Amino acid sequence: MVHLTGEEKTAVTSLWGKVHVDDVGGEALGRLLVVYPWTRRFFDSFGDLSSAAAIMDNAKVKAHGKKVLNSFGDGLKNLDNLKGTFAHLSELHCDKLHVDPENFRLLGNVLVCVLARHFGKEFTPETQAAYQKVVAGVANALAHKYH
Ligand code: HEG
Repeated sequence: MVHLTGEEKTAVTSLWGKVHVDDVGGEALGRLLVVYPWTRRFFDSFGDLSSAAAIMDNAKVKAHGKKVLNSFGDGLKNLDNLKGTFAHLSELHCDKLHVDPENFRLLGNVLVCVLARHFGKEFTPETQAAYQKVVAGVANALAHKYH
Protein backbone atom coordinates (compact mmCIF):
# COMPACT_ATOMS: atom_id res chain seq x y z
CA MET A 1 0.00 0.00 0.00
CA VAL A 2 1.41 3.40 -0.88
CA HIS A 3 -0.21 6.67 0.00
CA LEU A 4 -0.21 9.14 -2.85
CA THR A 5 -2.11 12.40 -2.94
CA GLY A 6 -4.53 12.94 -5.79
CA GLU A 7 -1.95 15.12 -7.50
CA GLU A 8 0.73 12.49 -7.13
CA LYS A 9 -1.55 9.82 -8.62
CA THR A 10 -2.26 12.08 -11.57
CA ALA A 11 1.45 12.79 -12.05
CA VAL A 12 2.29 9.07 -11.99
CA THR A 13 -0.48 7.86 -14.27
CA SER A 14 -0.23 10.67 -16.80
CA LEU A 15 3.52 10.16 -17.23
CA TRP A 16 3.04 6.39 -17.38
CA GLY A 17 0.64 6.84 -20.31
CA LYS A 18 3.61 8.17 -22.32
CA VAL A 19 6.11 5.47 -21.33
CA HIS A 20 7.21 3.13 -24.11
CA VAL A 21 7.50 -0.04 -22.07
CA ASP A 22 9.82 -1.80 -24.47
CA ASP A 23 12.40 1.00 -24.55
CA VAL A 24 12.18 1.96 -20.91
CA GLY A 25 11.93 -1.62 -19.62
CA GLY A 26 14.91 -2.86 -21.63
CA GLU A 27 16.96 0.17 -20.68
CA ALA A 28 16.12 -0.12 -16.96
CA LEU A 29 16.94 -3.84 -16.76
CA GLY A 30 20.04 -3.35 -18.94
CA ARG A 31 21.34 -0.52 -16.75
CA LEU A 32 20.66 -2.59 -13.61
CA LEU A 33 22.89 -5.34 -15.03
CA VAL A 34 25.61 -2.84 -16.02
CA VAL A 35 25.61 -0.78 -12.83
CA TYR A 36 25.21 -3.70 -10.39
CA PRO A 37 27.10 -6.53 -12.12
CA TRP A 38 26.19 -9.16 -9.51
CA THR A 39 22.59 -9.00 -10.75
CA ARG A 40 23.81 -10.72 -13.96
CA ARG A 41 23.95 -14.05 -12.14
CA PHE A 42 20.16 -14.41 -12.30
CA PHE A 43 20.24 -14.24 -16.07
CA ASP A 44 22.80 -16.91 -17.12
CA SER A 45 20.45 -18.12 -19.82
CA PHE A 46 20.35 -14.70 -21.50
CA GLY A 47 23.58 -15.10 -23.49
CA ASP A 48 26.24 -12.39 -23.78
CA LEU A 49 26.21 -10.05 -20.77
CA SER A 50 29.96 -9.42 -20.86
CA SER A 51 30.00 -5.67 -21.54
CA ALA A 52 27.70 -2.67 -21.32
CA ALA A 53 27.27 -2.65 -25.09
CA ALA A 54 26.43 -6.37 -25.18
CA ILE A 55 23.93 -6.00 -22.35
CA MET A 56 22.16 -2.96 -23.76
CA ASP A 57 21.87 -4.68 -27.14
CA ASN A 58 20.79 -8.10 -25.79
CA ALA A 59 17.35 -9.08 -27.14
CA LYS A 60 16.54 -11.23 -24.09
CA VAL A 61 17.33 -8.34 -21.76
CA LYS A 62 15.01 -6.10 -23.79
CA ALA A 63 12.21 -8.67 -23.81
CA HIS A 64 12.50 -9.39 -20.11
CA GLY A 65 12.70 -5.68 -19.27
CA LYS A 66 9.46 -5.14 -21.15
CA LYS A 67 7.81 -8.00 -19.21
CA VAL A 68 8.99 -6.55 -15.89
CA LEU A 69 7.80 -3.08 -16.80
CA ASN A 70 4.37 -4.29 -17.89
CA SER A 71 4.05 -6.02 -14.55
CA PHE A 72 5.17 -2.82 -12.80
CA GLY A 73 2.44 -1.01 -14.77
CA ASP A 74 -0.16 -3.45 -13.35
CA GLY A 75 1.00 -2.29 -9.93
CA LEU A 76 0.26 1.31 -10.89
CA LYS A 77 -3.37 0.34 -11.47
CA ASN A 78 -3.50 -1.25 -8.02
CA LEU A 79 -1.73 1.21 -5.75
CA ASP A 80 -4.17 0.42 -2.94
CA ASN A 81 -3.38 -3.28 -3.09
CA LEU A 82 0.23 -3.72 -4.12
CA LYS A 83 0.80 -6.67 -1.75
CA GLY A 84 -2.13 -8.59 -3.22
CA THR A 85 -1.15 -7.68 -6.77
CA PHE A 86 2.44 -8.89 -6.33
CA ALA A 87 1.83 -11.79 -3.92
CA HIS A 88 2.32 -14.47 -6.54
CA LEU A 89 5.40 -12.79 -8.04
CA SER A 90 6.86 -12.34 -4.57
CA GLU A 91 6.59 -16.10 -3.97
CA LEU A 92 8.09 -16.83 -7.37
CA HIS A 93 11.09 -14.50 -6.86
CA CYS A 94 11.67 -15.93 -3.40
CA ASP A 95 11.04 -19.67 -3.78
CA LYS A 96 11.97 -20.34 -7.40
CA LEU A 97 14.22 -17.51 -8.58
CA HIS A 98 16.05 -16.79 -5.27
CA VAL A 99 16.36 -13.10 -6.06
CA ASP A 100 17.58 -11.06 -3.09
CA PRO A 101 14.82 -8.46 -2.52
CA GLU A 102 17.40 -5.67 -2.23
CA ASN A 103 17.55 -5.95 -6.02
CA PHE A 104 13.93 -4.74 -6.31
CA ARG A 105 14.98 -1.49 -4.65
CA LEU A 106 17.97 -1.14 -6.96
CA LEU A 107 15.79 -1.70 -10.03
CA GLY A 108 13.26 0.85 -8.78
CA ASN A 109 15.94 3.51 -8.48
CA VAL A 110 17.39 2.66 -11.87
CA LEU A 111 13.89 2.95 -13.33
CA VAL A 112 13.59 6.46 -11.85
CA CYS A 113 16.90 7.40 -13.52
CA VAL A 114 15.71 6.07 -16.86
CA LEU A 115 12.42 7.98 -16.60
CA ALA A 116 14.40 11.14 -15.82
CA ARG A 117 16.55 10.55 -18.90
CA HIS A 118 13.57 9.89 -21.18
CA PHE A 119 11.35 12.73 -19.97
CA GLY A 120 13.90 15.43 -19.10
CA LYS A 121 12.29 18.52 -17.61
CA GLU A 122 8.85 16.95 -17.76
CA PHE A 123 10.04 14.61 -14.98
CA THR A 124 9.68 17.30 -12.34
CA PRO A 125 10.88 16.89 -8.74
CA GLU A 126 7.23 16.40 -7.72
CA THR A 127 6.76 13.64 -10.27
CA GLN A 128 10.01 12.04 -9.13
CA ALA A 129 8.82 12.16 -5.51
CA ALA A 130 5.60 10.38 -6.48
CA TYR A 131 7.53 7.75 -8.46
CA GLN A 132 9.96 7.16 -5.60
CA LYS A 133 6.97 6.28 -3.41
CA VAL A 134 5.65 3.91 -6.05
CA VAL A 135 8.94 2.10 -6.65
CA ALA A 136 9.41 1.71 -2.88
CA GLY A 137 5.86 0.35 -2.56
CA VAL A 138 6.37 -2.14 -5.39
CA ALA A 139 9.70 -3.29 -3.90
CA ASN A 140 8.07 -3.79 -0.49
CA ALA A 141 5.20 -5.73 -2.03
CA LEU A 142 7.60 -7.97 -3.99
CA ALA A 143 9.56 -8.62 -0.79
CA HIS A 144 6.46 -9.28 1.31
CA LYS A 145 6.26 -13.09 0.88
CA TYR A 146 9.97 -13.68 1.54
CA HIS A 147 10.77 -16.03 4.40
MG1 HEG B 1 11.53 -10.39 -12.01
C1 HEG B 1 10.72 -13.14 -13.90
C2 HEG B 1 8.41 -9.08 -12.58
C3 HEG B 1 12.47 -7.43 -10.52
C4 HEG B 1 14.77 -11.53 -11.75
N1 HEG B 1 9.91 -10.98 -13.05
C5 HEG B 1 9.75 -12.16 -13.76
C6 HEG B 1 8.44 -12.20 -14.34
C7 HEG B 1 7.79 -11.06 -13.99
C8 HEG B 1 8.72 -10.29 -13.16
C9 HEG B 1 6.37 -10.62 -14.37
C10 HEG B 1 7.88 -13.35 -15.19
C11 HEG B 1 7.23 -14.31 -14.23
C12 HEG B 1 6.67 -15.56 -14.89
O1 HEG B 1 7.30 -16.06 -15.81
O2 HEG B 1 5.60 -16.00 -14.43
N2 HEG B 1 10.61 -8.62 -11.60
C13 HEG B 1 9.29 -8.29 -11.85
C14 HEG B 1 9.00 -6.99 -11.30
C15 HEG B 1 10.15 -6.53 -10.73
C16 HEG B 1 11.16 -7.55 -10.92
C17 HEG B 1 7.64 -6.32 -11.36
C18 HEG B 1 10.44 -5.24 -10.05
C19 HEG B 1 9.80 -4.12 -10.30
N3 HEG B 1 13.27 -9.63 -11.26
C20 HEG B 1 13.45 -8.40 -10.71
C21 HEG B 1 14.83 -8.22 -10.31
C22 HEG B 1 15.48 -9.37 -10.65
C23 HEG B 1 14.51 -10.25 -11.26
C24 HEG B 1 15.38 -6.96 -9.65
C25 HEG B 1 16.94 -9.76 -10.49
C26 HEG B 1 17.92 -8.93 -10.31
N4 HEG B 1 12.56 -12.03 -12.71
C27 HEG B 1 13.89 -12.31 -12.46
C28 HEG B 1 14.22 -13.57 -13.08
C29 HEG B 1 13.05 -14.03 -13.72
C30 HEG B 1 12.01 -13.05 -13.46
C31 HEG B 1 15.58 -14.24 -13.04
C32 HEG B 1 12.92 -15.30 -14.57
C33 HEG B 1 13.42 -14.93 -15.94
C34 HEG B 1 13.33 -16.04 -16.93
O3 HEG B 1 14.14 -16.97 -16.83
O4 HEG B 1 12.47 -15.97 -17.83
